[in-house]
Amino acid sequence: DVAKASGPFVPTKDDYQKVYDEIARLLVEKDDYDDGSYGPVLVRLAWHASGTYDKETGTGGSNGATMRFAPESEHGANAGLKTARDFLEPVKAKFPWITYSDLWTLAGVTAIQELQGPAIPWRPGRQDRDVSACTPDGRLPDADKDHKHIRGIFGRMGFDDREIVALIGAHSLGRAHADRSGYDGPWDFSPTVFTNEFFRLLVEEKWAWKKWSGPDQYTDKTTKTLMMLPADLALIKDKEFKKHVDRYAKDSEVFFKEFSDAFVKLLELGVPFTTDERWVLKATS
Ligand code: CCH
Repeated sequence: DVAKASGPFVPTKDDYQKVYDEIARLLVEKDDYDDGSYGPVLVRLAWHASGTYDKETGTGGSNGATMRFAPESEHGANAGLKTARDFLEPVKAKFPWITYSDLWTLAGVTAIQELQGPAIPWRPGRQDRDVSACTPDGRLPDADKDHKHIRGIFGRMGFDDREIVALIGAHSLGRAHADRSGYDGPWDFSPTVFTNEFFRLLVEEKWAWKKWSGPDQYTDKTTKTLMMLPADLALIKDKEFKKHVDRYAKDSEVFFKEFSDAFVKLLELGVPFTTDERWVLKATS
């Protein structure tokens, strides 16, 4: 069948597994960064690419990868994410058939699975769009705001309280950087391992205002080495949010399951998929 042999390349699950494996390999190879992994910043890239979604207008979301372009790349919330986009350039060069929008979301999935988090079923189908699809500034949450702001921002994407709390549990990974957001420090003692520690510490530690010249953030009274954002503390100040914090602090399995479901939904907001089938790509260990 000559036509088929010379037709356009249609990648299979195996081809996407190869992309996954290459990202996983680079995560191990390039361990001289932050706490030893680019994984957390890749998760943040996938989230900021997707979290611009507006359910009313159907604009934003991971379809398009418009953060490649200014003005979106210059939005304050996206400071530091060039690091993640640059990390993925060699992967895009090696597998030029994958769209940036599929690559960025797949990288978030890879990072969570490789950092010992839950399996995240994923499917391809996103198309890159041009600069005209850039979203306006202000669609991502502000760290200095309260429960009303968080509920409003995530509600615009279509998430309920349970999903909002689960998603923010990704703060078990990584850290804040003074030269990016102005905030500084990790949320827990194992920033390169996906756990429910963020929730356990939120409820079990005592959090006090950090005394410093930077933006208002909390520090743990015991070691003074951890941090929480005002928006993180909103999760225990609001009764409805706190219910879920308590559940996740107690039960890591429940958190893993509900995080996975919410993260799948996040990465798919606004994407006109042509297939219902999702794959769990194989983790390397
Ligand atoms: Fe986040 N996040 N995030 N976050 N975030 C920051 C870092 C990470 C907020 C603010 C910040 C989610 C929700 C929220 C990650 C994943 C998710 C930083 C520090 C701020 C500020 C940035 C810096 O300085 O580098 C706020 C506010 C909210 C909601 O109200 C959600 C949802 C997710 C994913 C599902 C990850 C991972 C990081 C660490 C990045 C790194 O570079 O280590």
